[in-house]
Amino acid sequence: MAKLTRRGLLCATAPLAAAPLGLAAVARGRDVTAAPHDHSAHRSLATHDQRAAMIGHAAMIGEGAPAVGGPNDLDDLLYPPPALPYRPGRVRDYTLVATDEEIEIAPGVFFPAWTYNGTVPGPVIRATEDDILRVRFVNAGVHPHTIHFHGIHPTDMDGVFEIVSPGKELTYEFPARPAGFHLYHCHATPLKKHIHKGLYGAFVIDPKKPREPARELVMVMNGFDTDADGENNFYTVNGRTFYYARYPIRVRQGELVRLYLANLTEFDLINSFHLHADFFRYQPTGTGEHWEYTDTVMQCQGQRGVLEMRFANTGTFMFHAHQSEFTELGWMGYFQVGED
Ligand SMILES: [Cu+2]
Repeated sequence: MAKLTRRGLLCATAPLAAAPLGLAAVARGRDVTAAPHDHSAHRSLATHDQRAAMIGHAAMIGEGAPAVGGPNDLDDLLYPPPALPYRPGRVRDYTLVATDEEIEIAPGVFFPAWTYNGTVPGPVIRATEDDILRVRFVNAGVHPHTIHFHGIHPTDMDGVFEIVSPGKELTYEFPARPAGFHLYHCHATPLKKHIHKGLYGAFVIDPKKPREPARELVMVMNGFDTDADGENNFYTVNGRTFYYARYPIRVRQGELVRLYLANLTEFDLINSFHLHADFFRYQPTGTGEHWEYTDTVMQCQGQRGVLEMRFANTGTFMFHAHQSEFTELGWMGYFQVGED
């Protein structure tokens, strides 16, 4: 019994470019993995024409994009809660519940996830610098978990030693700092597994001096190893393949768009974001005075940053990982830029 490798999957999906449900049938894996391993079959699928067909695959838009769900399903992950002006002593309360869920990441492709609040990534947590962040964590899963926040906090709030057993809970409480764009994730061992299974999310700390008003978006880049071979079979932002190709993100020409981008992809060392037909400025970790002006940025696991852009032109503009393989396996979308 041999597993379908990521490379094999790429080859196998090529002829299915025009048939998204076919992709699902292959990617689901169980039937495929039960078949005798046949290297010649993999090779024969990787013809030049079939590789070329995948390029068309990457350019699909709207109904043709194999994405799960309706147009507003991911709104809570894409659009963060609003920034609040600094007010001394304010408490920001959140509740995160760890659950075990089968989530559908591509049409017909289910992943046995461990989640915070039922989604991968988990909810966007937001506070203003020096707010008291109070996160009640309930473990309703069957494995021990924690929440480890990036940022500055006391040792017993670090989510490393205070393991929360199934059925138990723990409240994390500390002042939110420093201002920037951070993340949170489970830190139980084996760490690689607890992160890859889906226990992570975005964590925005707004500076006391507010940022300029903008249309704000959050994207968490991730991958899913659906056949448990230690390699990702699908890549997404916010948890569903090709979702923003199916439902392009609407923005206005010239308005300030601020994108909080984080990389929680396990197994692959690097992920990246490339914007077509325009440039953005990029602030690593969402803090400090250093901004880079570019159209492509890469992030290692756990890295994150803030992108700011104003589209010069109206139209439909692709964004995607600049690792082409990630693009073809789900990490691709569009901005739909209108005049109003
Ligand atoms: Cu965990």
